[in-house]
Amino acid sequence: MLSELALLTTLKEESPQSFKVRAYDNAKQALEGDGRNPADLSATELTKIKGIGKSTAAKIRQFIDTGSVDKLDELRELYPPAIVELSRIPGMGPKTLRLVRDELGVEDVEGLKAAIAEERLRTLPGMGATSEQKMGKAIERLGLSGKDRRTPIADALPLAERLVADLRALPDVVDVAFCGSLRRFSETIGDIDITVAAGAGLEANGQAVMEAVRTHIEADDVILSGETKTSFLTKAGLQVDVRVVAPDQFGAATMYFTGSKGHNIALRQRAIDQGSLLNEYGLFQLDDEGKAGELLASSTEESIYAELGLAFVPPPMREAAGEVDAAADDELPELVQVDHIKGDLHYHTDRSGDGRSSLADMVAEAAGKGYRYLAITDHGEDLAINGSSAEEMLEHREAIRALQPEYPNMTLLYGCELNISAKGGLDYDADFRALFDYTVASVHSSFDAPAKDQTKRLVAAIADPTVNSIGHLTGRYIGRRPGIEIEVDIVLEALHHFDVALEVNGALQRLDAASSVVRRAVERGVKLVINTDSHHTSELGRMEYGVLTAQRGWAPRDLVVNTWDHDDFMTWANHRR
Ligand code: DGT
Ligand code: CA
Ligand code: CA
Ligand code: ZN
Repeated sequence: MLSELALLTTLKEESPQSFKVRAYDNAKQALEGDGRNPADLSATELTKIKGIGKSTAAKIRQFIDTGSVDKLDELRELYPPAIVELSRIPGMGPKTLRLVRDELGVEDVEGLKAAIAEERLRTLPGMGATSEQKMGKAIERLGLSGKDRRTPIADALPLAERLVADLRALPDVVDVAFCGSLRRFSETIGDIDITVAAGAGLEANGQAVMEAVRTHIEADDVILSGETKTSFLTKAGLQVDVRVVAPDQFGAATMYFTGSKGHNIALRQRAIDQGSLLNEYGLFQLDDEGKAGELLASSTEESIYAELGLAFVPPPMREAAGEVDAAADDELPELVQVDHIKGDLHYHTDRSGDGRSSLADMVAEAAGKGYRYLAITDHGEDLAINGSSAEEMLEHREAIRALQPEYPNMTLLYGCELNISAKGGLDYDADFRALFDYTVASVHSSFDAPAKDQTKRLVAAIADPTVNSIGHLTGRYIGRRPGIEIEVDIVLEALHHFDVALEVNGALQRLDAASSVVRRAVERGVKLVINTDSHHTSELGRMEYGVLTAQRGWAPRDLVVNTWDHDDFMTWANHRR
């Protein structure tokens, strides 16, 4: 709610620095920092939190009490979802957005594409042929268009999780799962699919659950409503398909609606080859007339895979990319799992300008996860505003060393997130960098250079002996910023050659390196590291998202360096130093 207020107010005030926008941003950070559940706090108590003003406190209370905020509704009228989508295109600042609406009558991405095709965008003040072409390219790369409009997973997952929790709480509901591309952990989502297993009460009347869903989500319209399936459109324009099934068909239904379509087709073909039939109700023996006969399995996915003679295929791998053959030959990789992770190796404190929890709190939180090692990697000096000078870093090292005795079971590494400059240079000098116990090097600037230059830049950083890993490979924000273009195979070859690990960053907006790149890295034997890039104690749970992304890339446990035992990991981390 507060992020949306901040975003829409930025559009209205035409400045992210406006007083109101900062008030919302500060309130959001203050609430996170406070840690208490805002629903338990009165408006007066909210106002007492440093960083929350009276008018923002009133809005938070109104949102908790009524589920909506007048100011937000008003802004949503002015900036409907299609306009917000336009505002996400790189180069489309609030001022340009106002101009394209007022001067060109553009109200959505399709309209903007038409204006670009007709070379009308370049006629606006401050625009030209180059910026027009650049924006056209950005739209193409973001895939923000027409019927293949997709929602970034960072927007869809929280909504789906809320919905699943709400549905679970209903009487007669036995089980609930989200399925589809979201369960497979695709980075963008066409629509949300939810399967509900309901007891006799609801099974008799699927309508009841549908009514309940409708009152529980921010639904605008019911597009389609049947006995057992209802489709909603949320206010943000995202479709949600909810299906109700009997509990003994829950496995077959979740399997079918998880897909992918290609995976389902391969499974069905396998069933046919075995003289059986697989559909959303179960796996059946085919009778003499070719019809569904005796039920072989339906209540769990595990039982259906087993009955088909297949090893269980984890949802992130169900993309028709060789997994059914591998499952038949019992050759699925031993995939990395969340509980294999023994340390986080990209981790900030409030030493970084954008870090929001103290060193002591961040370390305590990691210890709570049972980690054996932890690299504190605050930003290097070259990052504007957020970076630390050499002197500040040395003080930080003392603070880290001073904390170590309190954590006999977890090795604290004095680390750094180094910035890779446009030419491939790194922060500080080589001697100073050699003092770090561990580093992650990342791109935070010059996103527009051609692929050749970006590749050279990354290879230069990888070749540097003070670099242990490359963070968020392309710097993308899914659906919002495309990230740098690179020659992937050359970069992977360099990582392999210099034995530098490729990060899978678990921040939902990033999920970078992408699973397709992870798969290629795995094939080459490039080492991986899965990190949260936490800037606050509330962000450690992102490890799961990194792991799911790695699983989509078929990453086996033993290639992921932060699953290794303490001594093996430390030997590797030190081998270039
Ligand atoms: P999305 O929504 O575009 O991100 O991708 P999905 O995979 O969630 O696709 P969706 O929502 O159209 O359908 C959900 C699942 O239902 C899909 O993954 C597999 C299954 N499914 C849908 N249509 C078909 C079909 O025509 N044949 C088969 N075998 N399965 C289907
Ligand atoms: Ca879907
Ligand atoms: Ca669907
Ligand atoms: Zn970072």
